[in-house]
Formats: sequence, structure tokens, C-alpha cells
Amino acid sequence: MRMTLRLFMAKQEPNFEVLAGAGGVALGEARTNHEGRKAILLIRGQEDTTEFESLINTMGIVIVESIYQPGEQDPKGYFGKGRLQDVSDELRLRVAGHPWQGVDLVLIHTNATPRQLVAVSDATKVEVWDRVRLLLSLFNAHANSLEARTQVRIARLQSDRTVLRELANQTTTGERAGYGGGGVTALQAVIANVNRELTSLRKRQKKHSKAQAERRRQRTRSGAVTVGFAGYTNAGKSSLFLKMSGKEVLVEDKLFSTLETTVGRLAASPRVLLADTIGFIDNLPSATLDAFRATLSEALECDLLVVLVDATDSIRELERKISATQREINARYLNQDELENLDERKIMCALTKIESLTTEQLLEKKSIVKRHGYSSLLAISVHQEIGLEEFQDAMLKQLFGNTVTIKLINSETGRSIEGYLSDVYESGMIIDKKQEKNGDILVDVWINQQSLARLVSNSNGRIEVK
Ligand SMILES: Nc1nc2c(ncn2[C@@H]2O[C@H](COP(=O)(O)OP(=O)(O)OP(=O)(O)O)[C@@H](O)[C@H]2O)c(=O)[nH]1
Ligand SMILES: [Mg+2]
Repeated sequence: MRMTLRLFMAKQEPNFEVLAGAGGVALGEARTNHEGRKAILLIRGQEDTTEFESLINTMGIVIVESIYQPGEQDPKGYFGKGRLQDVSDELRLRVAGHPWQGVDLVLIHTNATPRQLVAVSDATKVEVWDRVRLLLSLFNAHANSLEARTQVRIARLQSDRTVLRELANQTTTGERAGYGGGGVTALQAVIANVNRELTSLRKRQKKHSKAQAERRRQRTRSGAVTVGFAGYTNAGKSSLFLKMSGKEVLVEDKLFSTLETTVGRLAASPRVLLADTIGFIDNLPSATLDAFRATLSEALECDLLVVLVDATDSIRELERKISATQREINARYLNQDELENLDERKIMCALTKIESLTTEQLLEKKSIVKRHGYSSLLAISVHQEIGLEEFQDAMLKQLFGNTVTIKLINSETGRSIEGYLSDVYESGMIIDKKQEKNGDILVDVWINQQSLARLVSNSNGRIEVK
């Protein structure tokens, strides 16, 4: 296979060869299943590769060898020229029995510039992914809904466009030997196609997010409140969502199992909606993140934001992930107004997967989270069902304040008291109920002010707040 940098291209041009010869670019739908692919990994300096490797594992790709070069990244080719040549020679000369037999992917442990990507691709002549391309391929493999596919494709096309522009630039300046004006024209035609597709995808995305915003407005009007679950990828958002709503979502020990927002009702109260969404990751370029903005705002524009933090991470990872999560939430998804009123905005935090932690470990991790400014902090385990009731109570308390005691007045005439009771069940969450001798019913309920006012005014005087 001579193709090098596989681009995820406009459908109109399947396998269209932009450039011939060394460093050619083949265009076509990127594959979605990478299970069992063999790759080599290039690493500069002393970087921590743990997260990168778990992204790779998630996709079922096998790293046959990691190759290190000390020192700073080379802006031209990531590795220095000589070292890159060594890798290239070894790839070319591999014979039967060579450990690199079957390697068709080179991974670079960085968010590479288009120039670096093109250079590594030119040298190695197999497919090349940097961190962003790895993430995009992972998103692509996990995108199941139309919405997710649309946003992933937007991100992918944007990223491919930067490489195409680099190629066009190198061709124009004569840096790429052997390609004349025909190469540039062909590249520009492809770029134009990409632009066209991007425009139409963005239109589709806009339409979808408008419809979502309208649904959100309707929910608010009907008196429902929304709790958004946010957090680093794999923090346990979908597991908690499933536990509390009973609504089936994908839970996997994989990064980015979830790519879109799912809204479900809190099992204990239909008035409370929960929103599970895509997780955050450190250091994603803003153009890539923007593609997911609509999905995220579906969950983050909520009455209460719950930030989930995986307590099983090391202290260092915990700090890194909380910081990344906060950066994303603060910088991108709260508008200026909300940022200024951050104190009033309802945010709480929960440490997840705590069942295997010792008391000391939990205390230490709690104090780290608190240092990041989360004063309202809980600790839960979905698997062992620890702290879930407290979590639900804390959530309801943040949303509604304290419980309200309501009296339902019994009467021989008019609507039955059970009818009114069912109205209360519909509007809030009943936590205690007592029937008095005269048939009146007293209930303690978590309810928002708006719903309470509506209940009382529609009750013909049969519902009173105590
Ligand atoms: N030990 C333990 N593992 C848990 C718990 N809750 C969730 N997990 C595991 O953590 C992994 C990730 O869970 P998900 O619920 O998919 O996490 P997520 O935040 O939705 O992840 P993405 O959608 O991929 O970003 C799964 O393997 C879960 O089984 C828990 O209470 N204890
Ligand atoms: Mg999930």
C-alpha cells in the first residue's frame, strides 16, 4: 500500500489521488474498525504516554514498538531528519519475521503541525496519525448517531483541510519536487469540495441544535429542571446516568464511549431530567472541540451541573483531569454572564468509583477536589451502590432548596384527593406521606417554586403549603 496520509474526504471523490509518487495522498472514507492494526509509536523526550496509549488500546491497535528520540520536537518532522530516515529505512527493509511486519500505521505522540504530519508521512509511507488524528479516528469509530457522525466529520474535514493546505503550499513554493501546476489545481479542487461539504454539514448541525434548543425551552416551560453530567472521559458519567434514570446508554471501559447527549428522567422524579454527554480530554485543538460544542451545551446549559471525577486516578492524573475539565467548562461553555455569576450557578462535584479507596485515600482526593473550588462534594460508587441516595438528595437540595410540606385537603365533593396526590407526584418528588384521621394528606416534597405555584393555583383551594 503506497498511500500515506489517509484523509477523510468528500464523498464525491472516492480514492482520488491528489499527488503521485512519494508522499502521495489517497483520499477515501476512513475505515472505522482498527482492531488488531499494528503500529509503531514515535515519542520525543520524556513525555508521559499513558493517556495516548489508552486511547490506542481503546481502538484495539497494537503498538509493536515505541521509538524514542531525546530532545525537543523538530518543527519540520517531529523526529530529526536522520532519525526519521532510520525509521523509514527500517520500515522499508522489513523482511519476513521482522517485528514490524504488518505495521501500517505510524503514531506520533503530539498534536502535530500539518508540516510535521506531511514530513513523517513522506518519510514512512504508511498512514500517520498524531494525537488529534488518533482522537478523530476514535470518535469516528464510536459515532453511532447521525448527530455524532456529523460533528465528527466536521472535525475531521477541518483537520484534513489544514493538511491539504500545507500540501498545496509546499507544491506552490516548489518545496515538493516533481509536482507541477496540475497538482496544485487538483489540491485546490479537493479543498473546494471539502469547503462545500463543511458548509452543508454545518447547516445540518445548526438545524439540529436549533431543534434541541427548542426542546430545551419546552422542557423548561413545562417546569422540568435539568441536571447535566460533565467530566473527563471515562469518569463514569454514563454509568451514573443509567443508574439514576434507568435509560439505556453505552457504558464501556473505553475512552469516548459517549459522543452525544442523551437526556433521561430521574427515576425518582419525572420532573428532573438528567443529561449524559461526551467527556472532556486535555489539549484538544479548539477547532476540533467546536464541532462538539452543540452537543455539550445540550448538557451544560442546565439548572445544575454535576462534575464527575474518577477517584481511582493517581493524584497527578486527578489534578490534570480536574484542571482540564474546569478549563473546558469555564472557558467554552459558560457565557460571560454566567462566568460572572459563577457562585450563583449551581455546580456540584462527585468523586466516582470510590469503592476500592481507603478512607485516607478518599480524604486526600476530596481535599484536592475542594482545593479546585468545589465546595459541594460527594463520593459515590455506582458499582457498589455507595453514596447514591446522598448524591440524589444533595442534587435535589441544590435544585429545589429544602423540602416543602404540602397539605392536601380531603373533600366529599369535587375531585378525589388521590387525583391531587397524583398531581404532586407529577410535579415534584415526594419523600414522605402521612394521612390524617380526617382524610387529609400531608406530604414532604422536593419541588421548584414554579411548579409549586402552579399546583396550588390549580387546586381549587385543596392544596396548601404548610
Ligand atoms: N470500579 C468502578 N468502576 C466504575 C464505576 N462506575 C463506572 N465504572 C466504570 O468506568 C468505566 C467508564 O464508565 P462510563 O460510565 O462509560 O464513563 P463515561 O464517563 O460515560 O465515559 P465516556 O462516555 O467514554 O467519556 C466503565 O468501565 C464502568 O464500568 C464504579 O462505581 N466503580
Ligand atoms: Mg459515557
